[in-house]
Amino acid sequence: MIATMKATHQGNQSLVLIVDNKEFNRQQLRLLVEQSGYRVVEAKDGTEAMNVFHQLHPDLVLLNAIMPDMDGFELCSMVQSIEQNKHTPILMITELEDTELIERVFQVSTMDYVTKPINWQVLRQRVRRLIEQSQLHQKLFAAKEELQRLATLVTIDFLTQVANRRRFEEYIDQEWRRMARLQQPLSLILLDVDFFKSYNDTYGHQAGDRALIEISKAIKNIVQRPADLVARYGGEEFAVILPDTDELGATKIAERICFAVRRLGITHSHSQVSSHITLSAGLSTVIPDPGSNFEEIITAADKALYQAKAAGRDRFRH
Ligand code: GH3
Ligand code: MG
Ligand code: MG
Ligand code: MG
Repeated sequence: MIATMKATHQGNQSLVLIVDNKEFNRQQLRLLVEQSGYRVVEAKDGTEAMNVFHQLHPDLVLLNAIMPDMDGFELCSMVQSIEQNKHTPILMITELEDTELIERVFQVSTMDYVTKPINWQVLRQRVRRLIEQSQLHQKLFAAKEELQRLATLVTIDFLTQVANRRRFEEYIDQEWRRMARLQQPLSLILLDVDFFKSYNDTYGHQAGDRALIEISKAIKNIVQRPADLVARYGGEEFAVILPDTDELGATKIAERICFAVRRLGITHSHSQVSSHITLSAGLSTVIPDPGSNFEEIITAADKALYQAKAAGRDRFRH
C-alpha cells in the first residue's frame, strides 16, 4: 500500500483527502485538518487521488489547483459521477491571480477555493463548513436510500388492501416466465370502473374511495385460487392475474366479477349505462413464448378493455 494513503485515525470522524504533489504542503495541510479533529488521507497525484476516492469516499477533498497531472474540474466530475458522492465538496487552493480558475470554481456548487498564501484561519473555517454541508448531504442520501428500500417492501395498496401496482408488475413478470417454462396459458383481466369520474363528481371523492373498497372486496371474493392475484392497477382500475388459466376459465371469472360488482348495487345516478356502478373488462390469454416479455399480455388486455368501453361499457371483451 502506498505510504501516503494511510489514514491517520480510525473511528467515525470525517475524512479529508489532501491532494498535493509536494510532501511539505501535504504535511502542513494535514496538521491543520487533524487539529480540527478530522481524519486525513493523502494523495500525491491525480491517479492516486482517484484511487483513494473510490476506496474511501472522503467527506472533503482539499486540492492544490496547480498539479502536474490533475485538473481539479476533472476530479470534480469524476467525484460527481458517483451517486453517493454527488455532493462531496472540493476545496481548491489557488494562486491569488488565477481569476479564470476562480470564475470556473464559482460555477460548480460543490467547489470552493482559498488563495495562496494560505490564511490558516480562513482555511480552517472553510473546511469545517464544507464538511458540515457534506455530512448533511450524506444523511439525506442515506435517508433517501432507506426510503427507497422501504418502498420496495410495500406491496399492498393502502386504500383497497389488494396488491399494489409494484406487486402486480413483479408477479406478472414471474408468472409470465413460469407459464413460458411450463407452456401453460396465463390470463389477465383488466377492469375499469365505468363513469367513475362522474361518480366522484356526484357523490364526492370519499364516497368514491368507499366504492373502490367495496369493488375490490367483491373482486377478491371471486378470485380465490392461491396463485391468482388481484391488484389495483391504477386509480379506478384493477387487474387480475390468473396463471394456468385458459380463455374459458378467465371469461367465467370476468363474467362473475362484472356481475358481482353490479350486484353490489352502488347507486350511480349519473352513469350512462346503469343506475348502479358497473365495470368494463378486457381479457387476454397467452401461452408465453420463452424469452418474450409480459408487456404483450398487458397491451392485449388493454386493447380489449378499450373495445369493451367503446362497445357501450358494462361488459367484457377479449
Ligand atoms: P370510463 O367509463 O371511460 O372509464 O370513465 P371514467 O370517468 O371512469 O374514466 P376516467 O379515467 O376519465 O376517470 C377515472 C376517475 O377515477 C378519475 C378519478 O377522479 C377517479 N379516481 C381515480 N383514483 C381514485 C381514487 O383513488 N379515489 C377516488 N375517489 N377516485 C379516483
Ligand atoms: Mg380508468
Ligand atoms: Mg373508468
Ligand atoms: Mg387503459
